[in-house]
Amino acid sequence: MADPLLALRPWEAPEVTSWGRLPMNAVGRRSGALCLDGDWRFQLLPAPDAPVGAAWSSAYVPGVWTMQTIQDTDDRPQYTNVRMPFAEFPPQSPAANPTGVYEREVDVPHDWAGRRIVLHVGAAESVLLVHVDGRPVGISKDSHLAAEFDLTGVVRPGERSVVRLTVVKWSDASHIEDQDQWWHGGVTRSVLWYATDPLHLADVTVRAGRHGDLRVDCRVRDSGGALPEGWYVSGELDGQPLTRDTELDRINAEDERVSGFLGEARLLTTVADVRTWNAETPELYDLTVRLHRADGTVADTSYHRIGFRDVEIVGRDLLVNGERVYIRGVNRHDFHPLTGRTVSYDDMRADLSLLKRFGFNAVRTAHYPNDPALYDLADELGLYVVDEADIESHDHAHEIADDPRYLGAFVDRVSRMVLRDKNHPSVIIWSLGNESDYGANHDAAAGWVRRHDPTRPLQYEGAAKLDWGATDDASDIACPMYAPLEDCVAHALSGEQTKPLIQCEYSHAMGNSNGTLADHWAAIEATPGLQGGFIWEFWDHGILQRVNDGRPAGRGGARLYESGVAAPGHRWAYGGDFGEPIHDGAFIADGVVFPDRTPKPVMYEHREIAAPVRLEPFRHEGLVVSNHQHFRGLEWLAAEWELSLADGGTLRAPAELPDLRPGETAAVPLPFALPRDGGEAWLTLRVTTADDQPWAPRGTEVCAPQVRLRAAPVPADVPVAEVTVPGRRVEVDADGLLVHPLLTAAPTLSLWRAPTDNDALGGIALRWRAWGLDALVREVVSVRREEGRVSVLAEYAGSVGVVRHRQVFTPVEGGIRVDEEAELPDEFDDVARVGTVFETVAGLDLLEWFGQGPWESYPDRSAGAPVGHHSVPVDSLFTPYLRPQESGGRHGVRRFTLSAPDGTGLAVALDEPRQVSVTRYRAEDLTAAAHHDELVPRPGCVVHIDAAHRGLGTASCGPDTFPSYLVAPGVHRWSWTLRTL
Ligand code: IPT
Repeated sequence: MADPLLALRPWEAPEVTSWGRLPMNAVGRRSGALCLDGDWRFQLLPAPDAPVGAAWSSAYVPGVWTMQTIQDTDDRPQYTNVRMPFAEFPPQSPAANPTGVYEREVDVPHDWAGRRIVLHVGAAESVLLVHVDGRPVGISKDSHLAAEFDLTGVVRPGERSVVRLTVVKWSDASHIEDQDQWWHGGVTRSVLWYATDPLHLADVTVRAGRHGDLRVDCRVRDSGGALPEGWYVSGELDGQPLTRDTELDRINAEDERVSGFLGEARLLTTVADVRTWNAETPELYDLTVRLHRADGTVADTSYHRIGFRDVEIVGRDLLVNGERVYIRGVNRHDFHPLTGRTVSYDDMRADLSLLKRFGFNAVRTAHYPNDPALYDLADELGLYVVDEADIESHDHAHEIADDPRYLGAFVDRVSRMVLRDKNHPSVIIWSLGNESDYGANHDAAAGWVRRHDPTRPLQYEGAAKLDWGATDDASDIACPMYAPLEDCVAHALSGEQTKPLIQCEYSHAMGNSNGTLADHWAAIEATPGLQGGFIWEFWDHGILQRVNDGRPAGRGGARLYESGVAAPGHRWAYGGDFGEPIHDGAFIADGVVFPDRTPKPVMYEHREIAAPVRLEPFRHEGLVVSNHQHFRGLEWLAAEWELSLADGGTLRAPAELPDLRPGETAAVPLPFALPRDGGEAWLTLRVTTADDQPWAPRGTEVCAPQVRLRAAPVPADVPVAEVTVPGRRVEVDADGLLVHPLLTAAPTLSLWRAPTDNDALGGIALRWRAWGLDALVREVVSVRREEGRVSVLAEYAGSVGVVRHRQVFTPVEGGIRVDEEAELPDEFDDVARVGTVFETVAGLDLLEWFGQGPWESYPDRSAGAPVGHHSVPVDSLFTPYLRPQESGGRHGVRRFTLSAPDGTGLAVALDEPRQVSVTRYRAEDLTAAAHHDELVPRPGCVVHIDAAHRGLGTASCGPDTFPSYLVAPGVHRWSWTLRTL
């Protein structure tokens, strides 16, 4: 007889969202659950209806087969963003449809006799069919939510059964799981099974408000059918008994509609002096709910860690516990470079701890419910969560949003997410999904949520897209993506705003990016109605790949990477690297952390923007310290003053943080008497955790606000002739190129950088190429010598314009002063940089500088790099963005030295703070490479000194940088002095 599960062809039936699956609930994990993870028998079929053969290999559960080296299977990860990886229209799937069959024996415990037995499959991608001992048990869809099946009566306690999980990769559901990520196939979360009493808790719903009011609603069922007489529930909160709502019991007893099959009971209490939950002080209470039989014995138990808090929208403000909190969020996928999709508790803890350390307070679970442990961790560590349903129909958005065949799937996915996660205090907003247009299917799902959980707002970008102020759609929040900042501000000032404006995605972190983040936050903090947003995104989804055979390194690949860099023979794979014919390249590498979770420089920028403590100069004699948090004082922080003197090193002194409530400020005296001389002076307050936090050990830096105490003296305009050292001369060759023992390539003009992802995808680099900026042809026009000084005029010809460039080399005490002038024609109205590039001999491996640092910074991403004395080995200056590109820049550099271990080397002093980079690569080296393993470091240093450097912006997906960060045509002048150490 044909298998009924296969006969249904559920992979092409969107109406079939499940069969035989138990309702989702929030009862939580039962004690005594048995884990079925490990190696399962496995075979990969070419299609779901292909016959299962006799030959098995094995696959690890949980895990996707696409990332495992399994005998005879070669179905690899594939990355596409918007477009589907196959041509079929919804609800069709391709005939070639890899289908994994997982099988294993299970021994049913003796003592499960008489109990209700449940199989729990954490998640499977994208259709799950379950058979036990050859009998069909159930079907489930939604690759990111668990499915449970009742096996009572299917298996026999004390005997052995065979569980088979058939996982079909492509289906009607793939069309609504078209998220911007790798496509995989497999069982991605743990499989377990457990037994309960037939009388069991079917669901527990917790409502705990900021005034200490707690209500716990329990649903009770008996798998035998009718509920036994006399059952009741009890509960405890931190050991204190809850009160049974006997009034509800009485009403239920009298209500004929309340059947003997579904029991309802409510527990209540009010906690005096409640410690409320918020992302800063995530106070949790232990809740235990017990279901009793009439004789008082316990039939079932449910444990929760709950938080008391309220979420509401008042006017155009989103309030948590009455406070208008800023949402400093990031979008997060369940991703791991070795497993692809499966994430461990430790991984998630590390993810969220890192976010906390860098000032984030919110996560959007893009674009599907994340692993359940993430929500426990967000509750515990303190992060607001926008919980997003597993719906993205990007490629066929318009067709699907109103397609009645998908109606059930929309409601199923949204409602099951809500049923699973409703008890988490961290979840403050539900999201209907991502990039799926807007249609009746969304409204149906929204209606369900609004009835079931009126305690949280709902958001959906697709609904808010057309009119941020609309009051009749499925979104309570105006949550655009990548909206230009000026549009957001204009909306907030328009008088038309009706909803809080919190961008669901902004500041696209692809490659060297996130320009103007500080400008965004300055506007957000200055504009009522703007409340924050979620950076796109947390991870670079680079998969660790062996270069020789192109396979994923897989679970065994741990320790094959460090500080963002893959070990030799390995690389971070992005789209196309597994030979996928259809792919979207490096667009998958757009996170604020590298695939190994090493923070990118933007993380430091974000940390400073989110600083809980701010510092401002106060008149001339003091400082103002302020508390920029929403809920707590500064007592959890310690601090130290640091004074950086341009000419006098760094002084430190202990700092006492004032006792400030949120929003308060205090004037404090200057901690140091400024030395009379010493040029520029910068005061930094280094703020660290005073004690161990669950997310960081004591002493972890939280922010380092800085103020300038004294500006650099304006340099006296000394006539060049006076600084000239008589009798010394500068040597240039016949082409007017400087000859210097420490330089292997003379200083020349540079107008170009290795295109960043923003430059490339934003079309900016295309213009540069069209203008010929990547291959300027230099021709010397004149070389004039005058008393040891040499003046060189050269022309740099592009394809549409010529730049005149003058260099004047003057011998000065200990070295050479270089005065430069470049005149850019009007055609070159937006170039990458105007500056000097030269190369040094090998061996100068340490860069020390006075300026912003120590991490990478650019003109529009420099708020997190304080001015000071910094020292970094040359090899560590470069940031290994997955696709090689301009990187390693330092903003606001006043002077630097490049030295060998014996102290020899060169020193450069700049006329004013400039953008400088020192790397092992020429711009063309970076441009030519697609991955880091293709780069060959040069032995010496490639040094750029830029009079002007273009901002980074976010044009790979979103707005470019602001006009003020562009490099204008016209005359640029800059001077520097090169000395030998
Ligand atoms: C937007 C998507 O929501 C997100 O998943 C990701 O693809 C991001 O862009 C870019 O990395 S959609 C885009 C077409 C605006």
